[in-house]
Amino acid sequence: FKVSIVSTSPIDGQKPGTSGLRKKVKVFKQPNYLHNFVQATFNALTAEKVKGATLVVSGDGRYFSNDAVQIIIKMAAANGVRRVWVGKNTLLSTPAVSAVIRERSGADGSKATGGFILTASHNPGGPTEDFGIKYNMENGGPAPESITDKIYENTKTIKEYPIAQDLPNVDISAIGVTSFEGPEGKFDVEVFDSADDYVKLMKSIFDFDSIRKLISSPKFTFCYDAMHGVAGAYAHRIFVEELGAQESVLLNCIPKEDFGGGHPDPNLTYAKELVARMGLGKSDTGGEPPEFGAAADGDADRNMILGKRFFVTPSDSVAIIAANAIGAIPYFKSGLKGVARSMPTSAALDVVAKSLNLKFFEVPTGWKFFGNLMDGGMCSVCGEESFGTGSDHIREKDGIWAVLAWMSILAHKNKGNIDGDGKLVTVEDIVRQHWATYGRHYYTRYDYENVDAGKAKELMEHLVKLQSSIPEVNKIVKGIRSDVANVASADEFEYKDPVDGSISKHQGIRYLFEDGSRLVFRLSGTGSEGATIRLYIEQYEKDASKTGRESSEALSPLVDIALKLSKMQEFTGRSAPTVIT
Ligand code: VG1
Ligand code: CO
Repeated sequence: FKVSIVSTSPIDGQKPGTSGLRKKVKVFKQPNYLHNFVQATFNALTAEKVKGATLVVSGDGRYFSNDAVQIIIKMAAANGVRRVWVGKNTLLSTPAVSAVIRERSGADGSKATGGFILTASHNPGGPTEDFGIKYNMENGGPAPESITDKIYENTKTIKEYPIAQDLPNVDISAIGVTSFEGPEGKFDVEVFDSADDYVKLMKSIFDFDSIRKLISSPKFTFCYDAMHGVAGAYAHRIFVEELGAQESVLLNCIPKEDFGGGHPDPNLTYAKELVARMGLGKSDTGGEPPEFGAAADGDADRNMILGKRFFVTPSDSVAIIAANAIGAIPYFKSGLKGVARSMPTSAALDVVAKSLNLKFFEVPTGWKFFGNLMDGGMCSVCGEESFGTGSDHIREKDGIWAVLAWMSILAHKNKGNIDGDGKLVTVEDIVRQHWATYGRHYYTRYDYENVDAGKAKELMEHLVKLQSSIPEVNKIVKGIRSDVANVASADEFEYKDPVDGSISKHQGIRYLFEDGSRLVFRLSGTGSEGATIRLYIEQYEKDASKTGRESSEALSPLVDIALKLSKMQEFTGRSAPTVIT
């Protein structure tokens, strides 16, 4: 192939957000839009990460992925990349890309130094919906802010990019290597099985025999909903082929480029089918629900864990996994190096860390901050309130890992029960037991999506200003509800990375109450239109006799305060949030 140099000019708005660049497909389809971002990324990397390097390119298979992969292959070839690795049909979950970068070796011993992940995660897909792209580094984790800032700067000055225009499109539906000869020598595109490396990694972490035994027990029933995302490519392999489950446990497990028209976000609002099967909410189907249910988002890094007629909050989930990991999961048998959560995630994990005497870290929202801690050997298990849970086996959150972790805990707790007459220890039992031991963090998140960006900013400024006088805040709070604790302090969250010393500012506004309750406000960094305001509400209850209340009822005084303190309706014109999780 030959290399042509195409002139281009900067395009506005290519700043990567919490997790890469996410925009409407029609924006990505503009001439040079994807090209500019890809070249800006190449230019932000050191030369040896490009010239002669091996890169992974794949994603959740959403609409426009096929076109994007071919474009990136042609640009990689022209930039002197030696090899591009593509999952069959462009499918690799976000955690699988991380695993492939870290673990996979080519036939000649080659290793990847990074990869492009093509996904907009839980955002809908299709011609009128979202596409996205992000770059992950050699450790398998998202590029740190120092790199994403550089990428953004490059998008503002880009003038040209090289591309191998005459390179034929590669058939990405067939496993195998296609070789080309370019001006700088050989260039290979290798299409490989999307699941092999990931399945191998999971088998090295969990005791598949004990999970298989649990699944084979008639007492244990489950359901897994991939929401037509890429998790489907792994669910059949792992749950059916490896662990012996019936095909009927799989729901929406055929990956589709538009996610079947759905919103592939695993929560109580969008995972409607699963929620109904599990006997939760209004749409209860009436039959006896399974004992265990789980769902994933489009790129399979998120998870929702459900028991029979029971919802596990993601903040509780990570705390429960951390509390049980050592006994239940072989990978952790020699202990946990530490645990971490994102700032808005509830403090349930903090209580476990304290009681098990573990190192603990609170980081800004987004997975990139966990990676440094893990590379530094300081963190084994971490999670976010936004249905993200993971460990240091890779550098992304991992939806299927979380499901296997829960199955491992269930298998462990039911060791004596599976064969005998004993009653199954259920998901709900495990959670209630956890609350009895550690106390319960009542928790909810309100999202106001697609709010006018200017108004959202004003609301945030209002909240920052309010923080300058805590007595004033308390006067307002007491005027709304006299039955809540005082606000003890308030600030904008700032994080100093303990490994590289980098500082991230303005990571969310916090109001901290004397009894440990918290209100947190932040603006989303993953939306593709307008602004999304997120409000996180949390209240700690230590008294074991009071941990069984309805969450919405327990939190209603704090919700009231949050809405009035922020003047939510005044600023946004919204009387109710778009989604409550
Ligand atoms: C959201 C979540 C955050 C998560 C991020 C990426 O970000 O709140 O916890 O890490 O999505 O997840 P934001 O900035 O919109 O609040 V994913 O599965 O979309 O890659
Ligand atoms: Co995701």
